Amino acid sequence: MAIERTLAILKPDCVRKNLQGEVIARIQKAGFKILGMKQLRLTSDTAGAFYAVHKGRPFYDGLVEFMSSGSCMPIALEKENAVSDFRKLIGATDPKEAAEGTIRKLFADNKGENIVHGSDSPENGKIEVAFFFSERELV
Ligand code: FUP
Repeated sequence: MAIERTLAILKPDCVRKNLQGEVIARIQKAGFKILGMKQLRLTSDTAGAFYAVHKGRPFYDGLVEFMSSGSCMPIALEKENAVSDFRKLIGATDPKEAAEGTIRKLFADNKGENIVHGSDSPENGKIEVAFFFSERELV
């Protein structure tokens, strides 16, 4: 298995609920190396650009509004098989469908406000890490 990068984002609901430490601890215990981490508030333009693949979907406007509604924390992660292992750790998009013990099952309220983002392919992992971090911010 290859070493991969994946992008996590602790979403505004995670920050509002003060669950950042709890979620980061689970990420670290699962063996992910944190290469970079920051806190920022996305503008609606930046949130829209990040989720451009969903433009035109019925949930897009609400997603952009939610993602720009408060602080979030992008985290660049590295590990063998990082993309798939991280998606297993966070669980299905809809917390109702997420497996027991996953981060979304434990902490998320609904499909729209689901605590954490994870890249969906190794290629997107690289692209999404680069969306938030320059190479010199990754150590
Ligand atoms: P995921 O890869 O699990 O983050 O899910 P998607 O890329 O399919 O969707 C990205 C975000 O859009 C989700 F985290 C939440 C939002 N979304 C909805 O609000 N409703 C939907 O039906 C699907 C996605």
